[in-house]
Amino acid sequence: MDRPPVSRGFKSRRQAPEAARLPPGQYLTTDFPVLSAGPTPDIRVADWKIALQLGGSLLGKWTWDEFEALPQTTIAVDIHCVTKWTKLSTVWQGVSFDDLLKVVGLSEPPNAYVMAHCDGGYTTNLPVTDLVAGKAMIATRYEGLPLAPAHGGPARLLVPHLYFWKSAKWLRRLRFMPKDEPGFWESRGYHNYGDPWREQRYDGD
Ligand SMILES: Nc1nc2c(c(=O)[nH]1)N[C@H]1C(S)=C(S)[C@@H](COP(=O)(O)O)O[C@H]1N2
Ligand SMILES: [Mo]
Repeated sequence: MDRPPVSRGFKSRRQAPEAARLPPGQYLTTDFPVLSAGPTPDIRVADWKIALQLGGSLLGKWTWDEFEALPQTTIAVDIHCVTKWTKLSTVWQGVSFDDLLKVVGLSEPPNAYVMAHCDGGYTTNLPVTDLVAGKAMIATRYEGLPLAPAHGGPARLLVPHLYFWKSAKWLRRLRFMPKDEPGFWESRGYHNYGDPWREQRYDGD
């Protein structure tokens, strides 16, 4: 990253003050907690593949080397976990959802919803409008280094404007679907959408 170094006590003029970047009910953390519903899978990139599906049919499939050769995007974003920690200015690199659509030749998404499927069976559902226009990526690097297994390596979904449970770790498959369906946490009492700024933590919030 070629961001200029920022010395302690110096307030950047480009960004809102930290307090204004904290959604309601959240606190700031500088470490990076790990939250997983199950064990961290041991994934070798040699065996890894990722797929984009429309219902039962395959729109695209990539090996690790093929995926690494796709256009790369780097973003710095704040992330918000429903367990109330917020981490500011995290830097991620990967393939944007927009670029993924482009490389399979889609000028617009074929369905209104997407289910993310992961190693281990975790799923999470998203409206496609929350994935396009630079809002989401499949991240393979964090702070310039390969994504650690505990944080979803080799590749995770990153949808930073929603609570972090929507950012599916160990991503294997994105499946377009015509009708919304709840994922793992969404069918266990968590909010279907999960906007941290509207504090949509649980079903009914
Ligand atoms: N596959 C998978 N993805 C997942 C989870 C999980 O249990 N399995 N947990 C989610 C939750 S609840 C959160 S808060 C974030 C945590 O990401 P981190 O461990 O990198 O902080 O991952 C999300 N993605
Ligand atoms: Mo979470």
